[in-house]
Amino acid sequence: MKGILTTYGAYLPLTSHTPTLTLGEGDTPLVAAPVLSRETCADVFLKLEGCNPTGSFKDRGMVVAVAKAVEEGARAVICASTGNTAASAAAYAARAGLTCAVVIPSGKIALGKLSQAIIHHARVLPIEGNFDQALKLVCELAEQGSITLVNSVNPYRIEGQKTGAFEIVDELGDAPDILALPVGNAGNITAYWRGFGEYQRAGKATRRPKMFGFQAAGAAPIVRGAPVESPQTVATAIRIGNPASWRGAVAARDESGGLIDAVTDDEILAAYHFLAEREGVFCEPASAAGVAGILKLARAARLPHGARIVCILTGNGLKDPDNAIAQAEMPRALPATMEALTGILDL
Ligand code: AN7
Repeated sequence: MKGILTTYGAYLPLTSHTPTLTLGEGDTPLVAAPVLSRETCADVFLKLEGCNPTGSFKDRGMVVAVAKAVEEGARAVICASTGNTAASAAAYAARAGLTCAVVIPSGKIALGKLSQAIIHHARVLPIEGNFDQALKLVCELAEQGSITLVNSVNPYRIEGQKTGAFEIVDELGDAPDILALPVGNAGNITAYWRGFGEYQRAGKATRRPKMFGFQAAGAAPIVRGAPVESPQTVATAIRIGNPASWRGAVAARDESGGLIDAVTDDEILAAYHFLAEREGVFCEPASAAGVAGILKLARAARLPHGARIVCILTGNGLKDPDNAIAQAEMPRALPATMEALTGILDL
């Protein structure tokens, strides 16, 4: 794998001094979703961003942010995170030989993500507060100048994340009708919109998609039009009440003629199970928000028939094993005999 700095360098703010950092990010699968297509009377594809090196879409932006940090002589990077940004920052910092610190909401990080930050030897700093408080703190810390901020307020993050849009156009031959994705801190929707615009201007696409963003109902500041003081959702990745790229998300929605809507935790979990059981795709709960959104719109007859839709599945299901087994009863161990198995299996 070449990585996005090599593949899409012409579209990125690189110089001759930018190191060609890569862990093999990008070039993720775009797979058809036949059952979901039938269910929504549309032509739906899933972009499996969980196939990135650290298991989420964050690697696209992080590789650019960390490469630029190295170029600019940084020794350490820091971020606030609901988990995936921390995992990605920790891995790319390890790769680049930088120190990494991550500030996370205590007790609200999925286990897989926490394990990544720890194993890559980041300084893990849990706070008694939520993501929004963590982000405010790291922004203030970074202003003091000795450590580079790698949250998406760092413009290099959005630059790298836009490459997801390039890959979709490269594969489908043009932009889809609709791009559906979860919205948390709103960097990804901002980045995709920029990517589709740049590719159209470069003559690689004839059009841009409508952007359909979905927030969790308990953490839906953009839908409500006001910050949410104490955001709550089972989808901890998008448990964010005051997104940094709020304006970018609203611009993407309005300029594309799209929408930003809310989906409940029940709708998110239903889509999460649907993808796993019917399409064979295991994503984390937050990633299912986009699919929950299009299922909801289809049921309300608000989805155009036959539309080509790409859903961004932002993170791998293995990030959050607790959630996968939370509602299930763990099967009990059986005697190691044929009788025990055939007695249970009703085949
Ligand atoms: C799986 O890791 O904000 O709207 O600190 O992990 O670009 O924020 C994660 C966000 C969607 C939302 N899906 O994307 C973090 C963090 C998954 C995520 C989002 C996140 P943005």
